[in-house]
Amino acid sequence: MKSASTCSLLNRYDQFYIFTHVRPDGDAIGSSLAWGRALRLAGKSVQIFCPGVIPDKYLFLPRAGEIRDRVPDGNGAVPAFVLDCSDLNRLDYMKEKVQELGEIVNIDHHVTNENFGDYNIVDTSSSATAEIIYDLIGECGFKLDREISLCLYAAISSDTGSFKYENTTPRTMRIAGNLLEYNLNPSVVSRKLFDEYPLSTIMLLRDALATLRFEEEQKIAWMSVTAEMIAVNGARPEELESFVNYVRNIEGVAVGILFYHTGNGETKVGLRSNTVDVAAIAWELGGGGHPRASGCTISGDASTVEKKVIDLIKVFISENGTPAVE
Ligand SMILES: [Mn+2]
Repeated sequence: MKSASTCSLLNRYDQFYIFTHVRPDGDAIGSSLAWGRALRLAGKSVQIFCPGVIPDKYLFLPRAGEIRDRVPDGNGAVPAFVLDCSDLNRLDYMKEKVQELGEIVNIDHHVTNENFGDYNIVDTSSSATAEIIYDLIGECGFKLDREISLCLYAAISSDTGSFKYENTTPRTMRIAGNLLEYNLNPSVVSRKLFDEYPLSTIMLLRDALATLRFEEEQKIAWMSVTAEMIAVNGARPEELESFVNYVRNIEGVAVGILFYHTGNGETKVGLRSNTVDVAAIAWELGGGGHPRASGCTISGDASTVEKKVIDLIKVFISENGTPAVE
């Protein structure tokens, strides 16, 4: 890591900006808040920026409500820490502002990171940017306190799916253990990040589950959500995010599908599997993604689109089989 030069940069300035990515997740928000708090405790003036809205579920983190969605004009040379961003396009409408500011410190853990900073602290073995921030706080001689620990713990918890994903390492658990020493309640963090939903989401899920259908001896399962169902329940399209997992996680299902008929002649198709390469399926439909999670957008009549996708998956499964779960 090149954190020594970053620590010396900290001595040269009194004011810093912290930026994180559009559609922020728990790591983006938690890492930014923790680093901001550490710098402030060291006597620095700090402002944190994110292009767009901070989702409600992260507002339990101290000072999450103070993250700003506009960068003021006339800044002069203020060094910018850019956290959890693989490239500057992740800063959306703030990208040009950041490039005008001054020196950029890029702190990230994505394998696709483009090393866009004047300083780059990129560690792809870290489960979360928060692990890197934890180290940096120690290396710069800054203090941890309960507020910082809560933000870092939530950030790591978020990026590891509550310590469930493959990126969870012994080091991740050691850091989490040290953070828990600050009298944190892991149950509250897990409930806020993973278990608690707005009522609108659950009512929409009820309607979505009522559409659950199967094909091919239950190897293919799907749900269909319309824009009208979202409106009736006072929900937003973002609330559909986890729905396709319910379909994918049914025992014996090889491919789970969520159709979201947007109402403007397009259907957004989410594909999930524990065994089948759904990226290959999405690619044939003009989309893309990861082998176990992919998607595409298809124009046309709702039932025609559904039949097209399901027929393609039937052919794919008959040609490639459905491997057993490892
Ligand atoms: Mn992250």
